[in-house]
Amino acid sequence: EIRSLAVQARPFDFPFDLATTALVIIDMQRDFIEPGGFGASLGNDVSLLGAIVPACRRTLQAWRAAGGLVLHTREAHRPDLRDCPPAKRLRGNPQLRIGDVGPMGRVLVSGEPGVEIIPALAPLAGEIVVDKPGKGMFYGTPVQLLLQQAGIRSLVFMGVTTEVCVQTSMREANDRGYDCLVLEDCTESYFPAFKAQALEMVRAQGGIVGWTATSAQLLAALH
Ligand code: C5J
Repeated sequence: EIRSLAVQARPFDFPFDLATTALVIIDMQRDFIEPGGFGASLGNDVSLLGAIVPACRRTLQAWRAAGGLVLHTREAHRPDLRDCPPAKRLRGNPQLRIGDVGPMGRVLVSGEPGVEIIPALAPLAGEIVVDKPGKGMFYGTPVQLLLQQAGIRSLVFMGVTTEVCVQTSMREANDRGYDCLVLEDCTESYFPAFKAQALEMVRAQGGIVGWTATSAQLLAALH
């Protein structure tokens, strides 16, 4: 069903058709949101990120009820770590490196408990789940093919963290011709100032990377 909708957004309205728009949920996995995972191993206070879960869940449920396509991503590597460049694994001085065994299994390794999407946002059968080795969702993944096959032209983003995997994925998508909207209350950073600045960067210069809106503004457009 083609329905021309518009979200009241910044820097101006975001037009979309439900049939050609996917809800993209970036890396809402235990490794970033719960203690004992990758986020915590880098020294971050992970409690900040849990605050967006209720808004993400409401939005996901409304999107599902409207019949929209859902794509979940997870930052995750092969168990043999052949898709994890040493530059990523060895940088800095974390308590646990990618591939090390932590409280939630091997850090950022596909199939381990830490890589599971948090229960509140667990994928339903038929929703797309993609493990990505990088920060951006197109790099080293079949995401472009999957979106093309589904006829998708616009993307609505939620997830973590705003200035790392969300913004990288949005920039990759924007360069590939997708119209991108990020939901302000459904994304979070370990650094609130970075979130605010990343959202400003997206919508500056006439929406140079895309649009921003609240989840309430999206839900209003869906009704
Ligand atoms: C990070 C992500 N922050 N999902 N990953 O390393 O944003």
